Amino acid sequence: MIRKAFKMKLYPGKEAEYKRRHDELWPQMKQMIHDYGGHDYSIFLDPETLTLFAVLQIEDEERWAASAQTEICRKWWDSMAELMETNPDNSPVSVDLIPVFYLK
Ligand code: RM4
Repeated sequence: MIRKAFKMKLYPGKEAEYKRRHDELWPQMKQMIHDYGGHDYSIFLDPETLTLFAVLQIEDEERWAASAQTEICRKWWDSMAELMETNPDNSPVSVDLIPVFYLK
């Protein structure tokens, strides 16, 4: 397993709606994430900067990258674009974070 972390950016005033939508994450998204090797997936919000910090375990970089091309991921991203900063294709603006410490 590979531990992966990245940050995204929420629009002001969208905190509650962002959490609500994740509390009600589409079953097809859950299935896709697991099918593409994603596990133990958390997202944390910094309320001061509205930065979202995602951390998860993935089985394989290439397989995880391929999840972005699934229809359900694109539908989800399209639905979330009103809440967060996105690229022209509605994928979240996302910056990979650098691992600097880990203690099991
Ligand atoms: C996030 C973002 C990520 C997705 C998770 C489930 O808001 O859209 O790409 O993997 O939700």
